[in-house]
Amino acid sequence: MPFPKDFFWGGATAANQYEGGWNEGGRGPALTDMTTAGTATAPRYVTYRLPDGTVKPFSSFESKPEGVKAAVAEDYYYPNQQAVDFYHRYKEDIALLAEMGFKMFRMSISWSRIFPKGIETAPNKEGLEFYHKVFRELKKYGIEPLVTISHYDTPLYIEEELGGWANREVIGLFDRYTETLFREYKGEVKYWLTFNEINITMMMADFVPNYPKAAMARGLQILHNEFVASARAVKRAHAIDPNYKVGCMIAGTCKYPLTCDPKDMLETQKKWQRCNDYCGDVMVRGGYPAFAKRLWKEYDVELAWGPEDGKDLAEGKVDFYTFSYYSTSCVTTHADVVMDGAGNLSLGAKNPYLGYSDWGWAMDPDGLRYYLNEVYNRYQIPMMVVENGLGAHDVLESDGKVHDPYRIEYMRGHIKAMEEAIEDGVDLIAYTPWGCIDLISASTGEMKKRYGFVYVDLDNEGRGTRDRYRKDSFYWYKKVIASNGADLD
Ligand code: BGP
Repeated sequence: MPFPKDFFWGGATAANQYEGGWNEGGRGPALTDMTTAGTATAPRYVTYRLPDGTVKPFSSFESKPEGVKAAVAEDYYYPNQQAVDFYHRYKEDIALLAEMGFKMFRMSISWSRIFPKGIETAPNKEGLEFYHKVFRELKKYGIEPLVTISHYDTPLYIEEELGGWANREVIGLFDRYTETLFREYKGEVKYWLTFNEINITMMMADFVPNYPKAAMARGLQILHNEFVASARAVKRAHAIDPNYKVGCMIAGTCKYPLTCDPKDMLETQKKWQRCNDYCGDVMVRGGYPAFAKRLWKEYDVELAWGPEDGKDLAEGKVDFYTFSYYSTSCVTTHADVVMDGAGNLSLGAKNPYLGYSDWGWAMDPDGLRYYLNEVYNRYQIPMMVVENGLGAHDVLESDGKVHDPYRIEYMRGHIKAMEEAIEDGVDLIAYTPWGCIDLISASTGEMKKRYGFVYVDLDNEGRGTRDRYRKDSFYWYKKVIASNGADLD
């Protein structure tokens, strides 16, 4: 039996896509609260109030007038505001997770629930209390929380008034936020992740055709500030409680050369280094990799370093490596190949050996084994797969059932791949598939792109009871957990 006996089987969520209660309990706004729904082909928009008082939607690729502020307008639907209402249904949800036998639950804390603008000197007590209640409920069932500190929902005030993470001042605000969390939840939480998919900047350059040089340069500085903030958080966590374990979280970008042309191989290596190793090396090894210099030169970047940054990075190495893994793509330098193989924040050539999901993402269990091996052999610290799964159309039958054999098949393949990776020697300690209870899609804002073992009655326009229904995969995953991965039938 390759899965260790204390392996953490579980599932993952994020406050902005799951929690709701956006204007309750003293929570402040985040940009996700002002973001509309899109589709696989139509972008999501943020609505802004223009100087003449009207509200207009802008996608993140459009430039908007200087100084305009995000605003909520009546004629738009904002799916993340209520999301699927974990805020009021946490007891019911946690009972469902416990019924499946969960050992670990990945969730995130909404920063603006603790510090509504991000700049306050004292935290919002009601916000702190909400997460105490969640942690207590998890403890009741012996479920270990895995808490992401920042998952795509920086307080809006920081984004708009302070210029977001490009401003070094935000490191100090994050210091205060993490200090509060580590002191407040001592004894209730052991495992923390600092930034979700911190490598998103690196992915953008790869994902968005002709990504502007200036945007990339800004992104690299943002990343540097986040690396420092993360390293300081790791140091702080260890000082507050030596039992704390803090991990990085990388969008796992597994790429293959499309052909055996050495140029394709080199290009693949370059993308792999930039998308994965750039962030992994800083967070795990405590400093930038050798190839970083060439990257900075390419983008004319002179990173602004604080006097203590080098020391902080070196001393704030993470305890474990976590990543999201959904799909793989192929890299080629041959200009005649169409780049129509999409994936999580990635684009590439289609792989003729693989099947594709309803949203066009490649389904590739072997890639997971490959990625685990590559990363483990580079760093040799414990690893967790903290996101994985199949976003698919599910149908709630009139008898309240949801038959999702496609999801079971996808997961079976990926669990077998993890099993192989463990046999290969990888120290894999957790598997928390994404959106264990259906939630709002990050990229499209849709509800119908479902990942869960539990169906939530809600549609793309916000209609529905938000009631929960067990899918076939619910019973299957329960068996998987009960047998510690031995029974995958
Ligand atoms: C990752 C995010 C998650 C989640 C997931 C699935 O990038 O960390 O927040 O949403 O992708 O993506 P999507 O919701 O776009 O299908």
